[in-house]
Amino acid sequence: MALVLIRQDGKIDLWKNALLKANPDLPTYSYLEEHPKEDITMALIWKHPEGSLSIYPNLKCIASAGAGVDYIFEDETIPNAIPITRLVDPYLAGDMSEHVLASIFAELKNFNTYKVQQTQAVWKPKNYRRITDVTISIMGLGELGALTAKDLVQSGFKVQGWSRSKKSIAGVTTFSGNNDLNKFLRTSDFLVCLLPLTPETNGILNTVLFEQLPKGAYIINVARGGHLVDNDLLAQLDNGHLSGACLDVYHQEPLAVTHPFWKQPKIIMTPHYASVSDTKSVIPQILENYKNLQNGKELMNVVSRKKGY
Ligand code: NDP
Ligand code: OXD
Repeated sequence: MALVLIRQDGKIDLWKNALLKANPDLPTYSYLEEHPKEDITMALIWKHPEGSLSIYPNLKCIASAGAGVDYIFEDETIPNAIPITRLVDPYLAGDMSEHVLASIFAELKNFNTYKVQQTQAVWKPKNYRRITDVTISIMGLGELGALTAKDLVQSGFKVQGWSRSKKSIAGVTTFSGNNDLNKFLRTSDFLVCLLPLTPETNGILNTVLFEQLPKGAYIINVARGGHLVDNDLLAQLDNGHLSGACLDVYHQEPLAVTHPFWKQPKIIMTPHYASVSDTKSVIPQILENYKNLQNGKELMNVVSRKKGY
């Protein structure tokens, strides 16, 4: 049995060293080095090159080194019967919640407007809103969405959440399914997307949805670029129906320098860094799953191939 690391973001050595520090006996390889393909039983991957998993005849687990798995399902060459696992981690959820809260507070207190005014040396006070003035709506009440919702409730916000199945979270008004979507949207001052990207949620942030939000609503997309129809957002910002957006994720990453988002002052952009897997925190669950695989035990955090998340 052995583990192969596959990722293209320059972090292979970081992950390899962290794995070996936690278990010096673990046979661990970078996919870029010479390694025995038939020994590999677990692939720990992040945005792998398409087709790179099909060369391992004894692969038994595809482990995403992130919470999202949409990039795995995009690769049509991934072997069918092999379980896919993902990360569920308190820091990943906590960091996301902090990022969303920061985006909301920056907008409530007009930091985004003042940043633009600063570049023009403009002194122009603008009325701010209070926590009690706004309703925050979270699409997706999973590991990240549920914690974010709870933290927002604790900060005093009115909070709503929407998910596929009905949820019960103290202080949060919950909605579920497509029939509830309009009711959920029409009272949303801030709309936060924390859905997984699946065929059902692809392009969900579009004109039809935006038009169901109250005038002046603000969009925060921290899930995946594929959820958003870019031109629909730009049009709704131009016509003033939406007041602004804070985006962390994009169709293409890094975003092309020619993309119109860069020049739209109502958009705040961060480079897909809302919440990042912390090796120290997540490696124990990867090693535990490796051991589970070795002992024929059930794996943790297995993704549903049927649901796509
Ligand atoms: P989970 O799988 O725990 O939760 C997903 C939630 O979305 C669930 O509540 C689920 O409903 C709901 N959902 C899924 N499909 C639908 C649908 N069709 N209609 C309504 N609700 C739906 O995911 P996480 O919270 O762990 O992560 C969410 C996403 O965040 C990840 O997939 C990833 O894309 C993104 N992410 C972004 C990061 C960043 O740095 N920007 C970092 C980490 C993750 P139900 O509970 O009923 O199944
Ligand atoms: C993730 C991410 O899915 O970083 O973990 O986007």
